[in-house]
Amino acid sequence: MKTIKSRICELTGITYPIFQGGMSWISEARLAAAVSNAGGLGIISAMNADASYLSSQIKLCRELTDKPFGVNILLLSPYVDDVARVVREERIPVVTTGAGTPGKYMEGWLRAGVRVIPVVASVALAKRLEKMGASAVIAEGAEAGGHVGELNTMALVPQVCDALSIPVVAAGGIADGRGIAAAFMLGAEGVQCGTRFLAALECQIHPVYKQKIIEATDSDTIVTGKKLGHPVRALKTPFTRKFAQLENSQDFTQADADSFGAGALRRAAQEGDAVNGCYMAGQSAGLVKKIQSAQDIILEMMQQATALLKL
Ligand code: TUI
Repeated sequence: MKTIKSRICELTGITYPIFQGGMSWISEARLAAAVSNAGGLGIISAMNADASYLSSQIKLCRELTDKPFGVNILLLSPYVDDVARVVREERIPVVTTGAGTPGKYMEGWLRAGVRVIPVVASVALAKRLEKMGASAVIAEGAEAGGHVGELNTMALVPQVCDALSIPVVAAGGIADGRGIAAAFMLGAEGVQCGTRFLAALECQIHPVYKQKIIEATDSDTIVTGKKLGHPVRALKTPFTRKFAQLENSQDFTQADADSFGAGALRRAAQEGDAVNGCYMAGQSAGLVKKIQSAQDIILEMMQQATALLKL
């Protein structure tokens, strides 16, 4: 299979410049190992769990693959200090971060030889992180699922590329080889996909979640939580409709949002709860048509991208 060589492949030791996004309750060791074994970068999500959860996931992933893989740190996690230390002690080759600024952890990671690739949603943060020693950044547009910024991928990626010297990975709305080819045309040197990997055979989420992704059309996602400063994109379901309604009421507070939202992603991913689950997904859900192995997803995407780029 042809690939597109880039600095991202050299930096991370992967064959194909495709990262699997670190998704809470979704990106665990078996999915990450399958993606890494297929030549991409599998990423374990440390999510809101403690250090012992992450340590056991790293151990399992190492049993399943001898290829490089990454860990994603959710900067909103109550255990962020502990999981940041695990990444350092385990000398994980690549750490990605989301939903905040990883500043205070960077020095420790860099000293341990960990390559730091933060997710950014603006040029300003990307520039700051380059100065602090980031090896690359993931520029994620608002087409993405989960916590999203303001700018869309098409506008964000080339502006981040222009502002930085380090390589840029594009994310948000990319689910096939056309998306990869487009991202490289914008100056990116890799892509990160989340939604497409929800339909991977090795992804351990509830079958109801996978079915909803496969059935989703272009207009089936919605962003809620904007008013409280935590915008999240997910599939339109009874949960998101109710959330949207609640947040429109005058006296809706962060505490209300927290109690309503608590456990909603877990209810989707583990229980397939169609009423009270929150099915985070990107706008590319409409492009995802079938369940396939991680290897087939990566090879199909690369074949399409290299043909389009006439490589
Ligand atoms: O982090 C994500 N996506 C996520 S995190 C998440 S966990 C969650 N669960 C329930 C409710 C709310 C969140 C679900 N999805 N993507 C990476 C990402 N990071 N997208 C945008 C950003 C971002 C935004 C602002 C990164 C930095 C940032 O900077 C603000 C600052 O601190 O300067």
